[in-house]
Amino acid sequence: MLKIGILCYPSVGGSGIIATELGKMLAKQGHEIHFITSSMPFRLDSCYPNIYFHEVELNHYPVFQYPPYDLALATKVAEVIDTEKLDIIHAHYAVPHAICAILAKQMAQHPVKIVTTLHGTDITVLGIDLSLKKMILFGIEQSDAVTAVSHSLVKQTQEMLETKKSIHVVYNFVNEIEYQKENRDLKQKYGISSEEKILIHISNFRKVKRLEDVLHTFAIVNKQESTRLLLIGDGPEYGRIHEMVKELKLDKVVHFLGKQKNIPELLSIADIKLLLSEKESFGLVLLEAMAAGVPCIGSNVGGIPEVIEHGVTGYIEEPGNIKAFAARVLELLNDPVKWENFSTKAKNRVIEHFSSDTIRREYETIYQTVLGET
Ligand code: GMT
Repeated sequence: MLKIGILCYPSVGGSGIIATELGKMLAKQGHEIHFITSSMPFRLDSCYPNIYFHEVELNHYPVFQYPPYDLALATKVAEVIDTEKLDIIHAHYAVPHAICAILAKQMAQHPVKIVTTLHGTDITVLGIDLSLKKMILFGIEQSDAVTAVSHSLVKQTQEMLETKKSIHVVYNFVNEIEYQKENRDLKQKYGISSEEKILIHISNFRKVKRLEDVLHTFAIVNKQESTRLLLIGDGPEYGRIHEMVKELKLDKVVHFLGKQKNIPELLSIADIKLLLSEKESFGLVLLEAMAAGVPCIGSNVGGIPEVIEHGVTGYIEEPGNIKAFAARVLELLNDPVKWENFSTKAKNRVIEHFSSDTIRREYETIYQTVLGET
C-alpha cells in the first residue's frame, strides 16, 4: 500500500472534486492519503480512517508584503513527505501545485515521486501568459509522470508548450452510485409543474462558460416549449447574467440556485444539460449529468467531444451557434423515445468509459510505474 500526498484546490470545481474523490477511492483500497491544502476539501464530508488533512497556514510576518502561500505550501509538503514518509505527491494543476511539490521534493530528505494532473485552466488560460509559460513547462518536465484529463488537453499542452514530455490521458470519472439519487419532489418545491421540462447549466460562471449563449438558447426553446432553466453555481458573470434575464423578461422561468451540494438530486429533475463553453478541457459536469441519465448538449471545443457522443448521448454544435443548440434541445424534448434512448446510452457510456474503478486503477498503475514497481 502506498502513502500518497494530494495537492489540489479544496474549493468547488472539477479539479478539486476529482482530487478528493480519487483520494477517497484510493483510501478505500487501503492506501494512506494525505491532503495538503489551504482548507478542508469540500467533498471530504465524513470520517475516513486512512485519510489525513494537513492545513497549510500562511505566514503573516510584516516583512512580507503579501503572505507567500506557495512557499508555505512547499514547506508543509516537505514536512509531510519526511514525517509521513510519502511515496507519491499527486499534484492537481501544474501551477502552483506541481511547482510546490518540486520545491518540497528538493527540501525533503525522504525520496518521493511527483505525479501531476493537468486539468485545463493551467494550459488554456495560464499557458497563454508568457510570464507563466516557462514555469508551467518546468512543472511538467520535472514531474515524474504527467496526466491530462483528455486527448485534446494533451495535444494542446504539447503544442502550446512545445514539450516532448509524455502525457498520459486519464479521463475524469464520477461516483456512479451517487448519481442514481433521485428527488422528484424537488420540481414541485421549485414551483415547476410536471409538464414543464427542465434545462440545467452548472458552472463557476466564468466568461469562458458563455452563459449568455445558455440564456439565448433557452429563450428560443422557451418560446416553443413550456420549459424552465436552472442555473447552478456562482462567479464573475453572475450579475451580468442576472441583468440579462431581466432584460429578456425570463425572470419567471430562469432560476438562479447559486452553489449547491445536492447536484445528483437536481440532475434527477433535469431533462437536458447545457455546456456551451468557449474552452473546456473535459467538462466534468457533463459526466455528472450523463451518470444521472440526462442527455447533454455541448459546444465542439476541447475535451467535450470525448465526453458527449454526438447523436448518441447528446449533441455537439459549434460554439456560439445558438440556433443549432436550440434546435437540438427541441429535437430531444419533442421526441420522448429518442430522449429515453439517449438517456440510457448516456448512463451506459459513463459505466463503459468513465468508471471510477477503472480510472482509479489507471492512476494506481501510474504510481507503481514511477516507483519502479512494474
Ligand atoms: O471549469 C472550470 O473553470 C474549473 C476547472 C477546475 O479547475 O476545476 O475545471 C477544469 O478541470 C475540470 C476537471 O478536470 C474539467 O472538467 C474542466 O473542463 C476544466 N475547465 C476548463 O478547462 C475550462
